[in-house]
Amino acid sequence: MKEIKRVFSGVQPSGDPQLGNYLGAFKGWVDRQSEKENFFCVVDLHALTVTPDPEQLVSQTRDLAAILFACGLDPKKSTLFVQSHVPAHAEGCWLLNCVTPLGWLERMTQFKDKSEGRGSVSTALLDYPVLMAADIILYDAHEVPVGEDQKQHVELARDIANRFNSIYGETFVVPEPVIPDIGGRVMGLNDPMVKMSKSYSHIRGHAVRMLDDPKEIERSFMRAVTDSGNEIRFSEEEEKAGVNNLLGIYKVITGKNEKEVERDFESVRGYGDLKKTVAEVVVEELTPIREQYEHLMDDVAELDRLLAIGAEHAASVSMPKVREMKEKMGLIVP
Ligand code: AQP
Repeated sequence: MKEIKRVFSGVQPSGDPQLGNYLGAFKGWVDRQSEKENFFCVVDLHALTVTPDPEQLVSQTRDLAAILFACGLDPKKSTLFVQSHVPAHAEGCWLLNCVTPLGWLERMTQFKDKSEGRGSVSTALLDYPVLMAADIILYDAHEVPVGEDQKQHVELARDIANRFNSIYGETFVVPEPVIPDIGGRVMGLNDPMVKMSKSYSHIRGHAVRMLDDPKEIERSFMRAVTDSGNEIRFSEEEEKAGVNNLLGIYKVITGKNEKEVERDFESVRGYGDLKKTVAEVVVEELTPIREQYEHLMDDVAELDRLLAIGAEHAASVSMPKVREMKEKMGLIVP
């Protein structure tokens, strides 16, 4: 019998989910959920690493869960849960901390980026990738679908799994990152050299937020930075990064190949029409998600009930794994 692959991925409730989260992660999770056994997690403990406002964290956690269901995650096919509802994650992280060299964490580019310019950062920000490794390997996940920006962290999770296995014997499946060919890196509309990010979504013109109304989405695209030319084509040149980003967004949403996309814009003169067309396909894609989100938020008790079912199933897989780790590491397990 063919082994069913297990998938794990997570997202932080650290701000308003943006188009990059959707195209680089959520869309693929939903499109492929029938093929594998899936665990998806709202990683609220990760969001704590930058000390968010407590009330805001509560609402962002529920919002994000509702958005994920609204995108089409089906509780019959995918387990969606909140990380802090399953204690195995924090406990597993501590156990993995004990086998992870500090130098591995200091090399992580996201830590360098996020700590830059801050007077003081939490220990948790440095330790973030170990918690992420626990998230993944406690489920023996084979695949971790993520955007390009998270590849280094998944590679670290592989290193940590290998290290634990070599010290204490075969315990974890070593996971693989799965990065979408395109959509893996959606760039900021105000600066196409910087990836679109939730934490910059308050900067005017940077991100398209998934819950923005159609007018706002159109305004964001019309302000998008392009170049002084008028050629609408895919390109790796730095100067064309803005146009390339717009075409990439259009390509993932329409499911067309590069030639077909360029053909769609053959007779278009000027970037204004390009921006307008890209805005239209994005509005068409996000509107049903926003409407479904609003519907789900009308019944928060039902949303919490679905998340409790998800947490129960997740715990039934990850708690025995933590127990196995403890036994192998020499802890007395009552
Ligand atoms: N711009 C992006 N393009 C493609 N994929 C992206 N992802 C994030 N931004 C882009 C993917 O979204 C998933 C969830 O991300 P996350 O919330 O766990 O953390 P992140 O990668 O740090 O995302 P953000 O939006 O940039 O959040 P903040 O600002 O809080 O750090 C991941 O699979 C990620 O690759």
